[in-house]
Amino acid sequence: MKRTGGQLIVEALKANGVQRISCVPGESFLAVLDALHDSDIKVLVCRQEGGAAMMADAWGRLTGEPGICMVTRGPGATNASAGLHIARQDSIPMILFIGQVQRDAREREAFQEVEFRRAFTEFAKWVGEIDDAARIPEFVTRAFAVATSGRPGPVVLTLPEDMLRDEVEAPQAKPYTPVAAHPGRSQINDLRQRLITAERPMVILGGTRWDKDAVAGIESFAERFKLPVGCSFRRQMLFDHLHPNYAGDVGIGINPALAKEVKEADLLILLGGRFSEMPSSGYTLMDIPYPRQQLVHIHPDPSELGRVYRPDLAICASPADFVAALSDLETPTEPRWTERTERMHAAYLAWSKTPEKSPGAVHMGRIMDWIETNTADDTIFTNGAGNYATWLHRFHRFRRFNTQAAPASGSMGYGLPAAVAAKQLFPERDVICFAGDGCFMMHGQEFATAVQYGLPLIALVINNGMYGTIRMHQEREYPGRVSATALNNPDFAALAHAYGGHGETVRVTEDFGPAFERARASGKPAIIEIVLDPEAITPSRTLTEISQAKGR
Ligand SMILES: Cc1ncc(C[n+]2csc(CCOP(=O)(O)OP(=O)(O)O)c2C)c(N)n1
Ligand SMILES: [Mg+2]
Repeated sequence: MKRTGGQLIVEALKANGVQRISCVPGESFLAVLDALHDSDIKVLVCRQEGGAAMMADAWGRLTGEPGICMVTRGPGATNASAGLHIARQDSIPMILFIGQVQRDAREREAFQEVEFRRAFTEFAKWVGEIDDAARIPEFVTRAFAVATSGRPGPVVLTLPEDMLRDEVEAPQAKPYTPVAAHPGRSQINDLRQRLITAERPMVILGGTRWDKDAVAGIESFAERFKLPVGCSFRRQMLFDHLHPNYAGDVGIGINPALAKEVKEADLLILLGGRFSEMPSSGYTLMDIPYPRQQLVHIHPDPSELGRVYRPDLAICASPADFVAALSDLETPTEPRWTERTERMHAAYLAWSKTPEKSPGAVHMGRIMDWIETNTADDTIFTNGAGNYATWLHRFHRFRRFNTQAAPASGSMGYGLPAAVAAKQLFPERDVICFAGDGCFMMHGQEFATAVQYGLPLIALVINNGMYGTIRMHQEREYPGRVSATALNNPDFAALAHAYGGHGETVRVTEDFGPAFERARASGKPAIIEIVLDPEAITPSRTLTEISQAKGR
């Protein structure tokens, strides 16, 4: 039976278990859109490709299976590259399909033509073009395999418009098989030996390819060995923050007490992550290439092992496969470091206590206290980048797996599209997006997508009238010389109403709780603008203090 290229794409997605895609349509892939018309794949039509790609990233992040996004050639795909970059840096499985110019117009710089196999090589794990519709099952199967194996990441497949209309015979698509790599028995023994002789061991969790069982498994391993456990930047959902073994967030603005412990550790077990610039405090916590600490590095991609830090024991396995093997390790007698683990958790608890004072009528610390008391443990928090995110990352106690969608790549604008994606995936859970005024305006138009599909997320827009992070750096480096960081903003509550959502404005701390309750009760997507004094730029220092510190 002959099928069009468009039908074969949809068939291949179905065969691989795809239930939802995000897209901004283009005339370059009408044949796929037409095939989707007859399928039960849910299509979220979005307002800008950057947001659409970030939704696919968030689906990949929260399911472990590739998030799927479809966009058109030049203008669509270049917009989508913002989401590709996040998925690449954050090791998230995702497939971006791009409708491409027809085959006989290639290399003439035809209308909107970009050669993505050249342009997107750094943004994706693999960029392929399907120029023969009969090969669609082959390319799509490979795309799923590449996106999910080793270190996961985004794959780009370009689809010439005329190829999608061709009618061809092709094999029936089959689902992909995820690739697993397990630690060997000798490696687990080696780890055991190192643990027996260590004095100050520590585990740092990061990366992707985790699941609920792996998170439970690492918790019981940490309990049995009394090990302190830190979470890498933006990977806090990997360990219960109120667990007595939790040592804190190894990220931007790390607790100095924790940074010291990481430096002084004699055995670091780095599980899943790369310990890149942000978690390593600008590459200062471990020496390159030979760390002072003994390093056991577990990563699903062999090319990441030894790339920056030379490990003493390198184990090529996904976190899930590694943790499954840990049950073979017998429980030791009382280890030497129990007291250190307790001390590290106490330091975390002290560090994550909201500050007493804050300038202005809104105290973000009290708002965080309210959120901690009044939201369920399975609430999903999303954010982009900006100083506002500190409030979430330092003071929210993440309790469960899959409650966080935040870019380690530090991309502004991610929070709202990620919240749309999260709410679509988990309609029964509260989804709260943290955004700055700058951040929100980058992909705020996807609030229309939330309204269109009835996804009642709650966006907190923390409005200090500026690109606060950059203003903070300016005040530190060039005090008093404000340049290109001040913002005039819309009335965010009115904006929410205009979209058909629920809007609130919070000008004093006490108004937050009732505003949040009304937003939740509205059953609509909601924006709560929190008007924050620009002085409240960090939990500990005001803008003026930062500005005046220069030269002291
Ligand atoms: C897409 C993108 N553009 C620019 C930056 C650089 N940048 C980092 S934080 C920031 C300001 C964020 O402003 P806002 O969202 O208002 O948060 P605030 O810092 O004021 O709390 C900027 C411009 C970035 N990280 N991402
Ligand atoms: Mg701001």
